[in-house]
Amino acid sequence: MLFLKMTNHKIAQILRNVAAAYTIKNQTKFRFQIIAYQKAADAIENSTTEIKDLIKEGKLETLPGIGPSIKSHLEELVKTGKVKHFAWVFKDIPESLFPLLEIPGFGPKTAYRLVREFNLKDPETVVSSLENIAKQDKIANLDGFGDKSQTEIITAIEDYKAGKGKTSRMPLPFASGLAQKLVDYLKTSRDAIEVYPLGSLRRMVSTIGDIDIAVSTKNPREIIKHFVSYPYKERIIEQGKETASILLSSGRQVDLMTQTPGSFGSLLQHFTGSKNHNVHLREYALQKKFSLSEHGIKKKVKNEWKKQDIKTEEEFYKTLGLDWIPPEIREDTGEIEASLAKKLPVLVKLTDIKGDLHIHSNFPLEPSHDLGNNTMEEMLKKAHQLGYEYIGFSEHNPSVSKHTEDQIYTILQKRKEKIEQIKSSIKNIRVINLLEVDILSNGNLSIDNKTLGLLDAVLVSIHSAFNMNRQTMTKRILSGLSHPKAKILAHPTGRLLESRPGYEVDFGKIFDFCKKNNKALEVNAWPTRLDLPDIIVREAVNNDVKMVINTDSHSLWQMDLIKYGVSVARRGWAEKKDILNTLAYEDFIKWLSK
Ligand code: DGT
Ligand code: CA
Ligand code: CA
Ligand code: ZN
Repeated sequence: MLFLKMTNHKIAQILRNVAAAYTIKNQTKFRFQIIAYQKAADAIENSTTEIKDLIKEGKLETLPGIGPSIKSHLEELVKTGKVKHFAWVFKDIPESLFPLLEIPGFGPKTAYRLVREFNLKDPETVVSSLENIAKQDKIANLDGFGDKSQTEIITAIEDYKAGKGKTSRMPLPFASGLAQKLVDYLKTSRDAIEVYPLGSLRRMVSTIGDIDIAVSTKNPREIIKHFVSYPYKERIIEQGKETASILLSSGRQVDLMTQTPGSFGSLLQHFTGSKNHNVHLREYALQKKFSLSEHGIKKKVKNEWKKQDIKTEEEFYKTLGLDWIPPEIREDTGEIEASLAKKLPVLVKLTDIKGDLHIHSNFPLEPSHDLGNNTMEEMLKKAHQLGYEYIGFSEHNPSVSKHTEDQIYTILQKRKEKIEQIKSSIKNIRVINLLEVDILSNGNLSIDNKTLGLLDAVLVSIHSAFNMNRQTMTKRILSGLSHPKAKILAHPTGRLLESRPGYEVDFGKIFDFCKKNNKALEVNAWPTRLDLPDIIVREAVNNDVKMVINTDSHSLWQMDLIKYGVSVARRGWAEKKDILNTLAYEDFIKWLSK
């Protein structure tokens, strides 16, 4: 039966469609439902555990944003393949509307209007039918449309067909690079006082939809003119007096908002988001008789709204009686309550990191996976520049199929000699002799005890046979981790952003085991991994499980990516005490040999 194949992606899509249907029915009346369904969809999309498994184990409510009513609908959906309540929500909403929602620029209302107007009923052909209709010049004379929106619809459909859909999101470091170019460009204008990337970029979300930039200026007109003349733009999407949007030749959208310096704090806050954080904040503010916008804060005094200009973000939050909230946790998952109660976490920061323990040098140990590109000496020099106190070399183990156990022992003995020689010649940084060891499908480590004896400790990880059921995979990982030398589980979910979901693992069991046996989970900063995901970091923190933040570098420049690992940890509310490589060398080694 079809519903047995209900993936998280599919479920998230159904919930997004429910939110869209509510929007069409009555956006004001159903505003709480709309937000609730969108939030639940996000949580499910980002969950590394299948919803059907969470239901089986009665753990659905461990996902953030799943309240009792959505929970019971999800149970019904997974059990029966349909939901009575959804049938009511979708009543009178043509199925052909939903494919249009995948196209950039199409909201539920526009899509609904168009499928009704042209009587488009077939979800399979709706996109191409609409394209033809637009090209036949039939949309321009509809009420509320016009030549401009007709052209926009044609371009949007063409972009969509060229793969520039809403669904493809950029890896964070890539988007940061794009945004930096724009920031540098905008700063060449004499009218730009301050320029910052905001939105999901400032919140350091693992993947970025579009780029948002805020400029503080006394002359918005000039800034907008300068912005829309960006040499790498493909076209202008929208140009107003204070805001504008362009499409880059890469197909990526950039939104710009300007504000005068006196009110820049309000814009910073508004445009950083998240939307859920802002919506909640606005409700809280209304109770206190404040009204919030990107222009400032208004206070109701004797039935009259008085506007207050807000220069900085600190001032913004302070005016509402709140402590300033770090952007990484502005997702409406308890941060407003924590701020009110003066219980915000003191998040771990980049400068707390004292070492990187997942470094692949080019030492020739003939692994079956990839070798690094730089010598140990080069990587140590870089680590010293980064201000580290220690570093752990952890190349992949020598290929098991190409060597005998004795040969592997010999290779690692040579490597140990090399490391000892480096230790006696390089004194400005401490070196730890680690290795990244495969956990085989039977749960054994890929190298034997005698060879493991040559090493200070090892990182263990899964690089093969990903398609195991949850129970078997969990057993396999715990078996690998139970070796006394195994201290860190590297890239624990195995996910690859936008391409491969993580393998199925019972993190409840992993947490218990790590806590009891002094093992740590890695937060891997590799741009398409960022693994653990922030949501699981948060659960690890709540369960008092320790983590380490590593880069998994195979080249010198990749060692700088540590900041993205730190941001994932911050998004998971991790403090310094949760991250072991914030410890001084002596303390870290003490933990390693526990
Ligand atoms: P993205 O682009 O999908 O990675 O995610 P964001 O968070 O950058 O979202 P985006 O670009 O749509 O909007 C940027 C910020 O603008 C968002 O984080 C908060 C603010 N914002 C956008 N739409 C709304 C809204 O409807 N209400 C409120 N209060 N704020 C909004
Ligand atoms: Ca954005
Ligand atoms: Ca945006
Ligand atoms: Zn690995």
